[in-house]
Amino acid sequence: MIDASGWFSEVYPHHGSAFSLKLKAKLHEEQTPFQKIEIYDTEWFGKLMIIDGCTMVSDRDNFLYHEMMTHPVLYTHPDPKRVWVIGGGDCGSLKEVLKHPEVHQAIQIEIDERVTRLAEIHFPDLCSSNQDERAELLFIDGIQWVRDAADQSVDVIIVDSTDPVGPAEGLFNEAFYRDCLRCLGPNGILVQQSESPLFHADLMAAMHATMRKAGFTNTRSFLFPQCLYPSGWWSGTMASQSALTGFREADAAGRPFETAYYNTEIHQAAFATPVFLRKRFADL
Ligand code: AG3
Repeated sequence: MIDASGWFSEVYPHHGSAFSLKLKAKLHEEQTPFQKIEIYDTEWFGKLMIIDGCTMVSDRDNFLYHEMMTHPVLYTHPDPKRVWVIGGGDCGSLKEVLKHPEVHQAIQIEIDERVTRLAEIHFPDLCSSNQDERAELLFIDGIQWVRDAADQSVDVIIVDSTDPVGPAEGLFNEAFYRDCLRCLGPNGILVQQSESPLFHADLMAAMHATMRKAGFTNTRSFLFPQCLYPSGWWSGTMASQSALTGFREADAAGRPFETAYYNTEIHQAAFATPVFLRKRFADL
């Protein structure tokens, strides 16, 4: 929603709240076969991408989400060589993945090519690693991709999707998780964006339960700030058949690349579970 004085608001009707940004200019709007994409220039958050009325990415704060969706999982896996990003069409997660020299191949599987083509124009920084020879960009359905892919053909799957409605809905169910598990090699890890711990704790608990039903023996969530998204507080959830308790701390401390949010202390702290969530997850 945009009001007469140029404020964009994403309203959360079920939670009696909203997040607003002051816009400077509208740069683009289009309806793709999958969704409506809008791009704005804002007063302080830089460029902003909105999909179906929901905030996706801003220049100002995307580092929080993209670093946390990638570095914790890549430093939890003992040797992540093959990585898939399902969704993630703005290429921000792909860029962070490619910072890891141990990654040999990173495939982004985005259903809507227009998200990437518009990100190339309006978010060139997020797309700055797209030419990396280890990167492959596919524009097909991620659900179909994991259904068709060979057993044990990937080390880490990162699901960087929109909310679990519309095109992303099928990325939150048992059949999808079963396919992911089959595709993962030994010590393989799935990580998925899992919405707000404050607004969507039920969804998070359901996600843990569904991942376990699909055969993952270990699931863990981690939390991070993200003011652009509902409640300003966001989460990711990992699933694996290997333990998810430790990480390659020395490698993370000596990481050969820049980050703006992620470090080893943040990694550890992000996995601390608040009391109200622990209660929610208690009978899993
Ligand atoms: N993926 C998570 C978007 C969820 C936002 N939800 C909302 N605004 N209601 C973002 C893609 C970043 N690569």
